[in-house]
Amino acid sequence: MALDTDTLNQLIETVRRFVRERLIPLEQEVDANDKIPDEVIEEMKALGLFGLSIPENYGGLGLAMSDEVLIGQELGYTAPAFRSAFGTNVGIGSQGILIDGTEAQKQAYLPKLASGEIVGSFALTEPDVGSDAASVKMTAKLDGDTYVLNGTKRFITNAARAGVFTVMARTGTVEDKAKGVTAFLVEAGSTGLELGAPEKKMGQKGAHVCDVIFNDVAVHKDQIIGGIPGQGFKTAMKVLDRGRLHMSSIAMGMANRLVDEQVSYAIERKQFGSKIGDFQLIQAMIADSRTEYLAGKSMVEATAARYDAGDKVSTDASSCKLFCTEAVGRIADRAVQIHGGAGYISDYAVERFYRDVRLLRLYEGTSQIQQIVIAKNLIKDAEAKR
Ligand code: COS
Repeated sequence: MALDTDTLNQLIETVRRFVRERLIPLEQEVDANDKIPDEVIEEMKALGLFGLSIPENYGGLGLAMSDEVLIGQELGYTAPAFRSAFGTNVGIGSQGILIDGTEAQKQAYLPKLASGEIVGSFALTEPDVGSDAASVKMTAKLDGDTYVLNGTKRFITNAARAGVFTVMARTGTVEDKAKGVTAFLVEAGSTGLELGAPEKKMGQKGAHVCDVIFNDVAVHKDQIIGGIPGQGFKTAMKVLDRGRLHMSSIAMGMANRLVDEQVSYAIERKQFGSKIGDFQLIQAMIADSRTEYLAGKSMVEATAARYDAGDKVSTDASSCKLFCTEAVGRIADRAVQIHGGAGYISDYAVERFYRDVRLLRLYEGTSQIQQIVIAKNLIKDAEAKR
């Protein structure tokens, strides 16, 4: 259920003010210290940001997808590490439970995720398994009423802060591929669960990823999402469909910020006796950036509305992720170009954004995976109609 227009507009305004007045001034500090201040996390909880997408009956704000992509664009206007602090609770760390979980699982976890009392983390990627998600190697062997999990998950966002992990593990054989994958809810602190050291990343400082290592971690069979083994791959794909729309909206929020950075620098900076915004080669870069921003914003908002209407939007969610994340890469590149040598200096926000946007084309499915999803789905649909 979408929020009524007044409530939604109020929320957008509140988030916009929080981003511009509270978060943007902290961007450089977060980049330098690789940490979001604890008091900011508390303010995010108070604003309800951890529960944006969780229904009101489980303590969240209950945003529909079309509301969420509007808020996502506001959040994208600042360093993406801020969003990451609660982003897994809004997306990949809660949606498996929400979409496919049993009522008991929803009751047990969603209220805590919505309030930010616990952080949810999504554990699909492994050292040898990234794009080929159906080849998950982590094993889950049934022993009485419990499954025993062994293996390593890699690049897991928010793992060090997580209270509950959605873990994709193999209950079937290797030959079963996708049908042999099951999604488990594993609580932090389980015996045998260990964390690796935080990875040193190119950008998005303040957001952390690390390995999660499972050594004979016993998980009761009631912790299978939805209670049925072998459904984990489909759960993961449904979670990622939604995640890809969310991520597209973040990309377009960043694009909006970068266009503003381009324009304000083009007004301030003088060369050859006038502001550089007077030069047509600079104008071309600004115009192309604004056009791509508008195109991406339009497609993500239109696709989100269709998601809410119950249409199957996997193909178009991938198109949004592909276009929006590639576009913001080009826009960030132009922003650096417009800034000239200053764009390579870390005092300027565009230098940081240039590093930060690079990840968007990699996580929640690379651009190449989006291309594969789009083409495969179109061909499959066309063949089915023959
Ligand atoms: N929603 C629901 N079901 C889906 C689905 C979706 N979006 N996508 C696929 N499925 C179903 C298929 O319908 C199929 O079901 P049936 O066996 O009942 O027909 C099953 O899942 C297997 O699908 P498919 O054969 O397409 O699987 P593939 O192994 O070919 O993998 C890709 C497809 C490449 C698309 C998938 O592995 C993928 O998205 N990889 C990227 C993973 C990723 O994003 N990793 C980033 C890290 S996670 S933050």
